[in-house]
Formats: sequence, C-alpha cells, structure tokens
Amino acid sequence: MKAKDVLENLKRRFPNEPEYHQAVQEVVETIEEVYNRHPEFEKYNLIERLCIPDRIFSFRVTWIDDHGNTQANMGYRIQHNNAIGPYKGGLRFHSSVNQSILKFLAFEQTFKNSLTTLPMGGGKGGSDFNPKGKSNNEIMRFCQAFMTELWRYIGPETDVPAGDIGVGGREIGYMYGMYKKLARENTGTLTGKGIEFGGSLIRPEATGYGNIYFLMNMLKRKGISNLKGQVVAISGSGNVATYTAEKVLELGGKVITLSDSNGYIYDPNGIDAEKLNYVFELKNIYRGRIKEYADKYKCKYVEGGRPWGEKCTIALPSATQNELNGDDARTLISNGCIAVSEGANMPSTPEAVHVFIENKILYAPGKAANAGGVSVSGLEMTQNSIKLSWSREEVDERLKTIMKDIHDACVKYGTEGDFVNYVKGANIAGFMKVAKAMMAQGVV
Ligand code: NDP
Ligand code: 2IT
Repeated sequence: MKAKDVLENLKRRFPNEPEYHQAVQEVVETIEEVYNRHPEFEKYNLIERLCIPDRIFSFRVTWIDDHGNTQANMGYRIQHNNAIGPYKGGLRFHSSVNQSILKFLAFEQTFKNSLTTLPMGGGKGGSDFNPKGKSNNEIMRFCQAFMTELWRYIGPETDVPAGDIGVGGREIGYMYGMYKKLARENTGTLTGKGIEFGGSLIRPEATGYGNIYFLMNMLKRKGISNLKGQVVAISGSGNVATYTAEKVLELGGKVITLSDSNGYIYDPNGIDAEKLNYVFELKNIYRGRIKEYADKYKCKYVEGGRPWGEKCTIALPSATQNELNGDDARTLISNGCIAVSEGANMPSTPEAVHVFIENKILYAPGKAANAGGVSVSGLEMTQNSIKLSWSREEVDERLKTIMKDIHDACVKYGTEGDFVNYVKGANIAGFMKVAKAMMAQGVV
C-alpha cells in the first residue's frame, strides 16, 4: 500500500469529511512500512476494511423544549470495528457534531481500545444537540428521545456507549434509565454510570488521571519523577481537564490555565485545590463559564483565545480536536515546553504534531495518553459482568498498570535511535493487534 493512494481513494469516496481524513492520514502514514512487510494484509485489503466503519446508524431525534417547541436533532452511532471485542466508545453532544467528526473519533477509538490491553472494539456516537443553556428536564427529555432510537443497536456484548463532550454522569444516567426500560435488562450497557447502579469508582477521574500517569511514564525515562517545579497549561474545563488538574496538583505541579469554548483564564499564582473545587462546582452544578473564575479570582481572561501562548513547561490539551496548531506548537517550544500529552482526541493539527516530533519533545498522542477513560470503562464492564464492584484503590492500580503497559508498547514500536516517536509507537501497536485479529477471523 501507498499511504498517499489510500488517502486519495478515501477522500474521493467520502468527500467533505476533513477530520476523518486527518485521522486516517496520520495512521496510514505511520504504519505504512510495517504494513508493507506483511503481504497477506494487502492480499485481503486490510487497510480499507480497517478505515471504513463496519456500519453507521443515523436517525432523527425529536423532543419538545421547555417552551413547547418541537426540536429535531440528528443522532448517530458509528460501529467502526469489533475484531477484538464489542464496539466501545463515547457519545458526544455538541452543536458541531457531524458524521466526519464521529468517524474520526470511532476510527481512533479502535486503535486506542486495542492499546488498552482489554477486549474492546471501537465505536463512537452522538448528536448535534447543544446542551448549553438547556434545563435539566430538557436534557432528560433529549437523552430519552435519543435512546428510543439508539437502544436497538447496542447491548452489553454488542456495543457499549459512554460519555464524551457534553455527556457526563447526568446524561448517562438518563440514557441508561430509558435503555433499561426499553431493553428490559439491567446488565450495564453504557459505562460511566452512577456508583449506585453499576458504575465504577474512578471512572469520572480516569481520563485525566490516566493522562498524568502516561505523562509520568514519559518523564520517568528522562529522570523526572514528580511534577515539582513544572508549570502546566491545560485547555478545557470539563471532565478531562478538571481531573487532569487535580492529579497535577497532587504531584506537585502548578496549573496556570483552563479554558472553554469562549476563552481561557490565566492564573499566574496557580489554580490550587480550593480554586479547582470552585471550577468543579461551576461546571457541574451551575453549568457556568470559565470567565466567572477570572471574575472571582481577579486574574486574566482572554475572550476567544487559547492558552498556548502562556509560558509553561508542560501542555495538556483537554478540550477538543484541532485546538493547537503549528504556530501554537512553535510558541510552546520556544517558551521551554518539554512535554505535551493529549487529554483530548486529536487536539493537535498535523502541523503541530510535526513540530513536536521534529523538535523531539515528549509528545503523547490522545489515543495513547487519554486511553485511561475507556480503560476504566472496560473495567466497569468487567465488574458489571461479574456483578461485583472493586475498590477505588483496586481500580486506580489497574489504571496505572494499563497506562504503563500502553506507554511501554509505544516505546517498543516507536523507538527511533535515542528518540521515542509515541505517535508511530501507538499507531503500530494499536494497529497490529486489530490487524492480526481481523486476519484470523477471515473476510467478514
Ligand atoms: P466536557 O464536555 O466535560 O468538556 C469539554 C471541554 O472542552 C469544555 O470546557 C468545553 O467548553 C471545551 N470545548 C468543547 N468543544 C470545544 C470547542 N469546539 N472549542 C473550544 N473548547 C471546546 O468533555 P470531556 O472533558 O469529556 O472531553 C474533552 C476531550 O477529551 C474531548 O476531546 C473528548 O473526546 C476527550 N476524551 C474524553 C474522555 C472521557 O472519558 N470523557 C475520554 C478520552 C478522551 P464549553 O463548555 O464551552 O463547550
Ligand atoms: O474518547 C474516549 O475514549 C471516550 N470518550 C471514552 C469512551 C468510553 O467508552 O469510555
């Protein structure tokens, strides 16, 4: 295969899907050499079978808002690949959601889930529903309406959705309630559930904590064993960003930024535990904007801006795709940034990734660094199927082990002389497992 030809072909057949093309391009370019060493892959056209989702469901979601208006949103579920286990991946509720974004996320999820060491295939779904400013009842009605369509396609051994942007514990609870009613079973389909009904301890924290565990594995290879003295820029202020910040503080680092889609805050004194607690409340209870932090703590707020211009030693993009471009990457490096570890999915543009790798800084792509969330989802599935709940400590230990295993797999496949190319490592390690499983299962 030639990576260029694969991409051109997909672009021609699936035009207007730039995020999907971007995610595919990165993978096919980094696995090209390994792929070409296995002529049997080419013979069975593995590359197209791996890039094109198994199936895509799309449906209209109709619900009535608090003013009595009837609203029609789009809902989707992409079942990308189930060679190594049931389809698994989050649901995103955001006004920007479209098929291209969900296809990129489902594609990446397949490799991420392969890296976790757990038996999970890849999927993703969501809606262009905008949760901002909606009442609790509107959220509930929307989640219920969404599930009246989705429930037919999912199940504990078929496809297990979870949260992503705009979908947290509250939304999962409402969706699970409706799923359970329609499917007439209670086996835990959906992860990120409340603790009282099958959820796992540490699942809310898992993506953020996991990202820091991955980061610490990278730093350890450079002789750094804690975050004392490190100045950390984080984007986003949702689930991933806040628990990332919590773990950074625990390890002695200083967090100086957070953001949302309206702008970012810069607190040169550091966002300490008390201030972070305010952010948790602001986001989860009052559903407010990050600007309110700047009003309360009298620090800088930049409307419409992104935090990458602030001087830091570690950057942890944790909001959304393509939120860090080539110029941002160059600015980070010239300001002394030594490590970038991605909490979000595909937050760095291809140019930014190129800059990080060319400058040989520690750079961990999302599909490796943020795999802690889906890993603990996998552990939630295990606990549901054996009908037991593990302690916080037990889940956290397993999460640490998984993140170390993912890190070590990246080192194994990504070492280039004295440099570890974590992008290449993650893509090859993730790809090889899925490819072998697909070959063993024949052309299906
Ligand atoms: P949340 O909805 O909890 O938070 C998302 C945050 O990102 C918010 O601060 C939001 O701001 C900001 N954001 C969202 N869209 C945009 C945008 N277009 N431009 C700028 N800022 C934006 O989601 P999560 O924290 O769960 O997800 C964050 C990232 O982490 C996503 O890329 C997700 O795919 C990824 N991820 C999540 C996992 C999980 O377990 N939840 C697991 C692995 C990866 P605003 O409130 O203004 O929208
Ligand atoms: O991108 C991701 O890995 C997630 N949103 C979490 C998926 C999951 O099934 O827990």
